[in-house]
Formats: sequence, C-alpha cells, structure tokens
Amino acid sequence: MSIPQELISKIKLLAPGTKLRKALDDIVLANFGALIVFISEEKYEKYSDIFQAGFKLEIPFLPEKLYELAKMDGAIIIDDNVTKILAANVHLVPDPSIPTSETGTRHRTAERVAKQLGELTIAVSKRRNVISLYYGSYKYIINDINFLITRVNQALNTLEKYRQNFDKMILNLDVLEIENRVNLIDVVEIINKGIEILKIKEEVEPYVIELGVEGRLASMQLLEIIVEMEDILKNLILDYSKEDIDEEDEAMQILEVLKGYKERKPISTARLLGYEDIANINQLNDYHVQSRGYRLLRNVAKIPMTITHNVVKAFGNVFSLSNADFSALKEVEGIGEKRASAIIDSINSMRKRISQG
Ligand code: 3AT
Ligand code: 3AT
Ligand code: MN
Repeated sequence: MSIPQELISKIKLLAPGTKLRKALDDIVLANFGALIVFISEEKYEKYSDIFQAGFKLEIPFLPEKLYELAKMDGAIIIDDNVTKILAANVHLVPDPSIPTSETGTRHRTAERVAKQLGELTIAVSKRRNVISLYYGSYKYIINDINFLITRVNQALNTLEKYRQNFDKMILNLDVLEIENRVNLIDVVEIINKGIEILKIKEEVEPYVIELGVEGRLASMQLLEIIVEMEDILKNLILDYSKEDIDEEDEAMQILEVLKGYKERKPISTARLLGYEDIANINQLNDYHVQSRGYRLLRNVAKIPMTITHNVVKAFGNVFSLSNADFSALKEVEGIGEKRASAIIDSINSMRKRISQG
C-alpha cells in the first residue's frame, strides 16, 4: 500500500507529539467523539450554507480547549494551520447528493464536507474509539501506535537482513568484476534485491511519519539501512545496461520502472536493461558482461560524475581500468594525483580482499 504525498502531509498534522494529537487522544480516552473541519477563515465565512448555527470563537488553538469543546454537540471548526479555533457547535449541511460509504451521521457528514470542499475533516467516533481522517476524496483511519511500532520494527528487521545480504552480494560482485567473470544473472539478482529493499522502505515510510515523535529512532535506523542504496543501483544500471546510458536521469527512470514491477523476475529486469534477446534463465546464467566502472569510480573511489564519464570513456570497462597504471589514469581529464591514487587504492583493496579469500 502506498499513501499519496498530499495525504501524508495531512497525517503529519495529527502525528504523536503534535498538540492536535494530544487533544484527539484525550477525546478518545474520555469517550467524547468529535467532528472537526480544518478550513481557512475566509472559506469558513464564505460557505455559510454548509456551516450553520453554532457560535464563533476565534481563539488560539490549545489542546485543552479543543477537548472541552468536544463535550458539545456539533462540529468544531479550526483554521487550516491549526492555530485558531474558529467556531464550535456548528451544524454541518453538506450537499446530501455527495456519495458516502459511512453509516453514522457524524462520519457521513465528515466525508461529505471533505469531498465537497476539498479540505481536511476529522471524525472521532464515540462508540468505536477510532480517529478517521477525510481529505478531499481520501479516507484514512489513524492507526493505533502499538500496531504501528510493531509493524515498523518488523520492517526494520527485514530490511536489516536484506541489506546485509545485499552488501555480501556487492562484495562478491567486486571480485567478479576484477576477475572479469561477471554474468548477467549476478547483476540482475543484486539489482532486484536492492529494488526489494527500496520497496519495503517506501511501504514503511508513511507508518514512520504517522508515528511522529515516536518514530524518530525508527526514522534514523531506516536512513542508516538504505544509505547510498539508490545511488548504488543507479550506478549498477549505468554499468551494465546493454547500450550506453550516460544520463543519470535515464538510469533513474529505469529504476522507477523496476520499482513499479509487481514481481522481481530476473528475465524482466534483464530485458529492461536492454538484453531483449534473453529468453530463459540458462541464458542469463551464461551471459558474460563487463562493468563500465561507474559503481567502482563513484561509490568506492568517490570520483565526481562528470569526471567518471571521462574515465569510463578512456578505459571502457572495469577490467581494463583495473589494469591501468598511475600515469595512464592521470592522462584522463579531471584526474590528478589524488583521484588517480583513490582509484588505484580502491582496486588494490579489492585485490587484497580477493587474495585473502
Ligand atoms: P440530544 O438532546 O443530544 O439528545 P440533539 O438535538 O442535540 O439531541 P444530536 O445532534 O446530539 O441532537 O443528535 C443525536 C442523534 O440524533 C445523532 C443521530 O443519531 C440522530 N440524528 C440527528 N440528526 C439526524 C438526522 N437528520 N437524521 C437521522 N438521525 C439524526
Ligand atoms: P459515532 O461513531 O457514534 O461517534 P456516528 O457517525 O455514528 O458517530 P452519530 O449519528 O452517532 O454519528 O452522531 C454523533 C454526533 O455527531 C451527533 C452530533 O454531535 C454530531 N453530528 C452528526 N451530524 C452532524 C452534522 N451534520 N453537523 C454537526 N454535527 C453532527
Ligand atoms: Mn453513532
């Protein structure tokens, strides 16, 4: 499940740690129920046919005040920056022809007002202790914090294992690249593993955001686990796409298409990289490929992209690059003493790892 960005920004408004969430949690605990509309003052004045009766307040937003007002019938109107309570005890009269899937009048009204005005409304159910959020035609039920924490921790555990696996596969690819023994299957499997990691991360991210202050640690762990991931994958695509791609954007687009695939099939990934003649797994297993060197130069030796292009043009692939000497490297535009040493050091440390088994 992926949640649209505009909805995420609304979910953030009532994440744990916000004053609004404090008030809503208190309302749930006290079994009051509430119907809240978030709208600018001008729009509130303008739609007097939808906002009927009640009384105007125009007081600063404080969680204690919202809690007290929830004891009353009717809707509470808050400005869309959550800074002012505009009115309370308001009777909402949205267009009754707007479809709603809810049953109770509070929730039906909340959904209709959100759809009619394209704004945010919140219904706190008195009977069910549930906070529902409506924004335009979106509906989102705020999750229980303990559920979210469990869900996020499960995802973090999985991600950590996947990342360890991915790193091992990368170390193995280093060896194969230096020894000029890479087959397409090796590349495709790493890319698919990486895509899987990015997908899980994207799935769990909204939950981390919904956790608000309770999700800060998880958010840091998530960053740690996926560090450089997108970059490595992009460089792998630049390294192994059948035809030369020298635009990073183009590699990024391929990455997005791969993320869009429901399943991660080795052959589909190979085809997207341009190997359209691959018909079965056996061919993938035996298809010898050579890296252009983007990953080694960018992720390992930390050479800037424009200069990396020059090096790739000069040597063509990692195997010849790995046999290049200092002076040959320095002839490339943008490569001086420092960068030439960085490249040679990267290659030597890979060689050392290989000889140590
Ligand atoms: P109380 O004095 O609180 O009992 P009230 O006139 O303040 O009544 P409420 O807004 O609290 O009325 O509504 C109470 C319930 O009445 C809520 C809903 O289940 C029902 N109700 C209100 N308006 C309608 C309606 N138009 N159609 C069907 N049920 C309605
Ligand atoms: P609960 O899950 O029972 O809290 P519900 O969707 O079943 O919510 P009800 O019909 O029980 O809704 O109504 C509960 C209250 O919601 C009654 C009233 O204070 C408020 N309410 C309902 N409709 C409106 C409306 N059109 N404008 C303002 N307040 C409303
Ligand atoms: Mn009800």
